[in-house]
Amino acid sequence: MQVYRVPFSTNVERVALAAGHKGVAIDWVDVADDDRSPLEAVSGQRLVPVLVADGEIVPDSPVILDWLEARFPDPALLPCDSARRAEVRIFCDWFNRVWKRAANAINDDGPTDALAAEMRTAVELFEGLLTGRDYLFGEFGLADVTAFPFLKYAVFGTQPGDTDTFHRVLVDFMPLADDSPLRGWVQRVDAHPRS
Ligand SMILES: N[C@@H](CCC(=O)N[C@@H](CS)C(=O)NCC(=O)O)C(=O)O
Repeated sequence: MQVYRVPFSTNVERVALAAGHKGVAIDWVDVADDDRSPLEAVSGQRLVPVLVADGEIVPDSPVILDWLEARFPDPALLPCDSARRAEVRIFCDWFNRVWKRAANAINDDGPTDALAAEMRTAVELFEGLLTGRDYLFGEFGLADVTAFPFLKYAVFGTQPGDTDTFHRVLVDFMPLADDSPLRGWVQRVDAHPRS
C-alpha cells in the first residue's frame, strides 16, 4: 500500500495515525510541495494524501480513513454501537465541512471577528467533549485521528521549516487556557503510533 505525501500535511497525518493504530505498514511516496506532477500523474489531482493499493487510487483523507476501516476492521476506529458510531461520524463531518471552513477562510481571505469567534467557540466544544474523558468520544478513534493533526498546532505551534500559512492560522486563532483539557489530549494522541 502506497500513500503519497508532502511534508507537514495535516490530512496525511490522519492516515499515518489511522494506519498506525491498525498496525498497517505504509510505503510512503514523498512528493515535493512545489512539484506535484507525480501526484497529478497517478491521481489526476494535486492534493495529498492519495492512497494506491490493490489497483485502487483513493484521494481524500476521510475516504482513505473509511477505506482503511473497511479493510482492516480490527482494531476499529469507529465504535461498534450504532448510535455512538453515528455521533462520531457527525463530528467528523462537522469538523471537515464546518470547522475547517472557518480556518480556511481566515487563511484565504484574512480574519473577521465572526470567523475568529467561530474558532474560539469550537475550542470550547472540543474542551466540552474532553470533559471527564481522555479522548473526544471516550475511546481513541476516528474523531481523534480526524481532529488531532489540526488542533495540535494550538499546543505544539509550528515545527521548524513549516511555512504553511494555514498552520500559522491554527496557532494564532486557537488560544488555549493553561488548564485546557486539549493540552493533555494533544499529548495523549501524539503518543499513539504512526505508520
Ligand atoms: N479533502 C482533502 C484535502 C486535502 C488537502 O487539502 N491536502 C493539502 C495538504 S494537508 C494539500 O495537498 N494542499 C495543497 C494545495 O492546496 O495546493 C483531504 O482531506 O485529503
